[in-house]
Amino acid sequence: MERTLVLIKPDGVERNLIGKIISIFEENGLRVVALKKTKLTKDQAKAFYLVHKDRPFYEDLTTYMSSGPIVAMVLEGKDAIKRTREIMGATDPKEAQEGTIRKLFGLDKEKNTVHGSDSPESALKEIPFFFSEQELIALI
Ligand code: IDP
Ligand code: MG
Repeated sequence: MERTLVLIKPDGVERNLIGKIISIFEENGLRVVALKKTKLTKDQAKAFYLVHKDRPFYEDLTTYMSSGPIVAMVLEGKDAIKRTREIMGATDPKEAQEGTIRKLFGLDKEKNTVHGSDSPESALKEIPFFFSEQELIALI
């Protein structure tokens, strides 16, 4: 069993897609361990995406990610990190495979509707960014 952090980005929440997106993960055998709706400040968004601080899209991305409410969740399942990334599809919705969340709902390379941790190391940092130990204990 493995855990990963997933975010429904502001464009997904704004378009009322929370339920549809969670359903897709559940139908693929992943289980919601923890869940919250929240809104990042610009500084929080910058901290969350710190690995991208030198990329040209960092400023726009962090403004966008703090522009409206998001939903954060911890998903659990076998190979949850890899499977979540497959279910989400490629970063650019234009390049994402048919049936993936980004292909179905993504607007552009930035407003691509969902985030998922890209490695066990990332998941280990990203889960505590949103959830306390208390929120993660014995929930399933
Ligand atoms: P990922 O979300 O598929 O792991 P990353 O390369 O880690 O993609 O980029 C993080 C986020 O930054 C993307 O999900 C997307 O919102 C945004 N992003 C990535 N590349 C670009 C770009 O070239 N232009 C605008 N936004 C981008
Ligand atoms: Mg990434």
